[in-house]
Amino acid sequence: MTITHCPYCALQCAMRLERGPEGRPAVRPAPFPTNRGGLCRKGWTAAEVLTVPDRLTRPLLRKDRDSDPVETDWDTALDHVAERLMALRAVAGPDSVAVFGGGGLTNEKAYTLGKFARLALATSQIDYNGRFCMSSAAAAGNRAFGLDRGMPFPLTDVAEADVVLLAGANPAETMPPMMGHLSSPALIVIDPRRSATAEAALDRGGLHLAPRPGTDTALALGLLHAARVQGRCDEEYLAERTTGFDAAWEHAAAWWPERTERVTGVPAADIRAAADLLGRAARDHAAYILTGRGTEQHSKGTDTVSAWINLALALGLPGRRGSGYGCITGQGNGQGGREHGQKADQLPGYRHIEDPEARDHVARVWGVEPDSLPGPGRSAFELLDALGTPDGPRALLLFGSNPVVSAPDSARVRARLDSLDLLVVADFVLSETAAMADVVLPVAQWAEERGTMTNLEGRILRRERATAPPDGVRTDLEVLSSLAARLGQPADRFPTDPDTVLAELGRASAGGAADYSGVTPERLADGQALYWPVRSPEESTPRLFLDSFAHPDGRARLVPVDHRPPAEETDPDHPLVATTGRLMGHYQSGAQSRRVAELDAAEPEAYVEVHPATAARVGLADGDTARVVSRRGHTLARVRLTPTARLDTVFLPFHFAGEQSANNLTHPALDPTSRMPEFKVSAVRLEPAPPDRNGRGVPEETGAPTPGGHG
Ligand SMILES: Nc1nc2c(c(=O)[nH]1)N[C@H]1C(S)=C(S)[C@@H](COP(=O)(O)OP(=O)(O)OC[C@H]3O[C@@H](n4cnc5c(=O)[nH]c(N)nc54)[C@H](O)[C@@H]3O)O[C@H]1N2
Ligand SMILES: Nc1nc2c(c(=O)[nH]1)N[C@H]1C(S)=C(S)[C@@H](COP(=O)(O)OP(=O)(O)OC[C@H]3O[C@@H](n4cnc5c(=O)[nH]c(N)nc54)[C@H](O)[C@@H]3O)O[C@H]1N2
Ligand code: SF4
Ligand SMILES: [Mo]
Repeated sequence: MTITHCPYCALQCAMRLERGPEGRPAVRPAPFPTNRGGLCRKGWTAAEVLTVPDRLTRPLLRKDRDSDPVETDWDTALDHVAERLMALRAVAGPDSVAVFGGGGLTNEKAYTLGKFARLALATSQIDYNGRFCMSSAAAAGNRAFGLDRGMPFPLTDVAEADVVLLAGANPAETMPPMMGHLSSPALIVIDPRRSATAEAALDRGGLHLAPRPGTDTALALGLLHAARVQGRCDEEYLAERTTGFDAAWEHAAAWWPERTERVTGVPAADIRAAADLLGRAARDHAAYILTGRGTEQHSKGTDTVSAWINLALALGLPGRRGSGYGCITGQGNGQGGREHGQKADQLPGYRHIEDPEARDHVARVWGVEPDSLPGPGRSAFELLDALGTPDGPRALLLFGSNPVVSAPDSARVRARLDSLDLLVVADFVLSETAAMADVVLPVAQWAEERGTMTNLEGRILRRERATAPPDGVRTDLEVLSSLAARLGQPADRFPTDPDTVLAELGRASAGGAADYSGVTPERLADGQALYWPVRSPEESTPRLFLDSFAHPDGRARLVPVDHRPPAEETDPDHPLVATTGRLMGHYQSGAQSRRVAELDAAEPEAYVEVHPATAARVGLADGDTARVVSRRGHTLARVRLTPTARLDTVFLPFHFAGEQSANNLTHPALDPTSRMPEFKVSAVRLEPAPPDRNGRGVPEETGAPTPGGHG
């Protein structure tokens, strides 16, 4: 039986493919600890994307920006790309070419993409969509523990806890099978919305605290204040295993619950109740704090996660059996994708590109001189924003992301992409970004190729090839290899066999923080639970930090942080806060899930959750089309009256494109450390859509994928 894993999120539920109706592949769940035989509706329907009618099977090439793309053969497409890249490089230097990757790529692809950028293109200009996803939690984890592995413990540990605090995570919709592990602990859910996860918490005697978006730092400080007053700080643990409590407390001391209530809107009594529930479980070493994108995707996301980690450390949770802090990684390979070199400042094995030892080591594995490796480049949004500018890259190669829909301030990103000399996109469908490209390269999908993924627990697993790709389609590794050869690289430097790449990745990561050198095809085939670091053919590390943290002194660090307002405040013209996120039936930019008939039928168009009183004030009723307007643009969305919503906050899913895109509203204020954009707070107003856009006014064509055009 061939076991593969889901193409979508970081839970990486195990599945196998069977022949379904009409001989089409169909998904069946397979046993695996994270999903225990369960799948969400995206997983169940994942095979449909393998055979969607508009699946790309031939390269597309557009001779100039005014002509339509036409189908061509691989040699013509790749020759064209290589010629254009070499010509650009000759006049404008290597940094005139940029690369953008994704956290859905396998470890082998992410590693090869980083190597391709540094060697074949010699460019420093590479980053990836994980910047929009995990970067704040990763930065805060590194700061506190000296190492970032999203969950430094298996998910099954969490099921044994008494209490789990979920800050800005909605796993009931974003990782439904995870709820099986959260059925016995009492949940404290921090979310401005009464999300499905918050409902589940309340149903089972837990708590839901609903702060105004962008005020989580204050709430975490308020909880630390309440916990300390209640005598819950673990003084012995703080003294033995941490540093920095006093400086962190200097800020928290000012956040007594009543003051916290004034800033966050969470009643002081609820803050005390949450601190009490969490504190009692912490005393028994049976509590976890987990963060998701709701608390992280802010211009102060790193500090906010630090505030949650400070709370966890004050209660003595991390580095102990039965308790801890973790961040819930999002994309399928959101963990492995952030370790092996597709990040602007990184070399494989979670090494820093400016560290001379790291450069020596990796250059040796790659067979080049350390000095030939470029330095750090721009972060994801900064890279996108520099495209086509006088100092910025003039060509972009994109693998595994759809930034036209998923990056903040869409209009700006579209304009930058439009100004490029050359846009090359590798995808298996014509995403909104691929539709803008000069060259589109049709690639294989998850079940059509072998590769490893590292799930949200830091567990490395293997997806087996379960079906053959359609004729004419190549794997990402094959594309990179043939391009590298055309760019003058030695023939064997970019292997196309995933196991060969994995072995090289093992050598390149050896001695680094995320060490994969003991990962072998045999251990993967056996289904061994390989949690990194895997430094030898025997090792696996399910739980980190039990003896010491990864800083040189072995201690975790509390970081002094304080509340800051969001980058954009409301004003009389934009009196509401818009926050954005996910719904169960769509995945990310929707490039895949909007093509699945069942998912599209269930959620065919964008909507906006609004409190009935807020809607009434501007003359909107349930089912009307609202025009949501921010300082950057507008979006059209069907009104969903939501009596549990905050009066000052509306919510929009970001899975839709064109005029329904939530990212028409968002803005790119970046966190100073992680360079994470502020997806979760924009100031907006609501108004009824113009008459021609109302009723059936959400334009139909933008609900479905829109091939063609520059828009
Ligand atoms: N169905 C589905 N599942 C997915 C994905 C998908 O696209 N669709 N994507 C995957 C990926 S890449 C990721 S990163 C994960 C993300 O998984 P989650 O982090 O669970 O997803 P979000 O919906 O972005 O945000 C979670 C919650 O944060 C809340 N929130 C908004 N603003 C704030 C705030 O200021 N403070 C707090 N505390 N909460 C706030 C939102 O109301 C939302 O309910 O999901 C993964 N799973
Ligand atoms: N407003 C708002 N915006 C957000 C967020 C939010 O909460 N609110 N969340 C952010 C987060 S957490 C994330 S992770 C991003 C995700 O947003 P994106 O980076 O756009 O992610 P996807 O939609 O998964 O895009 C993946 C694209 O690559 C293709 N693809 C999938 N697998 C492969 C592969 O193996 N090879 C190649 N070549 N192509 C592949 C898919 O068909 C799809 O077109 O969105 C971010 N944007
Ligand atoms: S929870 Fe995530 S991994 Fe599991 S089936 Fe759903 S999308 Fe796939
Ligand atoms: Mo994500």
